Amino acid sequence: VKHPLMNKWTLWFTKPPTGKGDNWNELLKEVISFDSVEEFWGIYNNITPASELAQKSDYHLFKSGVRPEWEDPQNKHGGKWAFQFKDKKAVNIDNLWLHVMLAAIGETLEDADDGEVMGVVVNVRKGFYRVGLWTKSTGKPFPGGGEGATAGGKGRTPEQGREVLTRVGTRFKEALMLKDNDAVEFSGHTDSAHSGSTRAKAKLTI
Ligand code: M7G
Repeated sequence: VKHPLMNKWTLWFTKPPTGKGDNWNELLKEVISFDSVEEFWGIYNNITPASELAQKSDYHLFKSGVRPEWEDPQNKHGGKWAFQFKDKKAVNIDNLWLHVMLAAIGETLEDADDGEVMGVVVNVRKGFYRVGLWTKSTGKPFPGGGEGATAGGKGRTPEQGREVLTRVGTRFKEALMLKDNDAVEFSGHTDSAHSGSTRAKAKLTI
């Protein structure tokens, strides 16, 4: 018996750069897609745990049809909630990443018609693990979207857009089992892509 998931999901892996000249495109690899609980466990039990990945590796678990990239049409007006675990030895990253993946595929990170969750990511870095949740919108109107149109494409006002993002961020924070005073931060992908910019960023924080 297979227990179907609401959505089909694709696991991606970013391998660490081997040397100079590697670009993002060559490092990002599609691993496998699944749409049942049983397939998820079969895959999970056979891949390297996040804690054993080399520095500069990432896992990305995204809805099938969405590439885990800013440039994807479904991400280009979006952003992410993220938290960095700076004490790598103190945190059970495998447990947290599993929890976050289960929340994503079990659809507990958003309400059925929110349409915000694109995927979840774990970044393995020298000084930290970062876990992120990518959303379709930023709560701000998108360029050319017309008055009142937010990037979710749901005709939300900016206030409603922020409300949905806040709900999703709050559930993500719960999935990560963080304390109240740990701050999960939201940033738009456009801001990430131009992080050298001096433009002021009004940050959402939970
Ligand atoms: P990161 O993994 O988000 O953060 O981005 P880090 O600085 O903690 O490692 C690292 C680098 O990977 C970026 O500066 C980009 O060069 C590249 N990169 C990451 N992402 C998510 C993308 C993406 O979506 N598109 C492109 N083109 N490059 C990306």
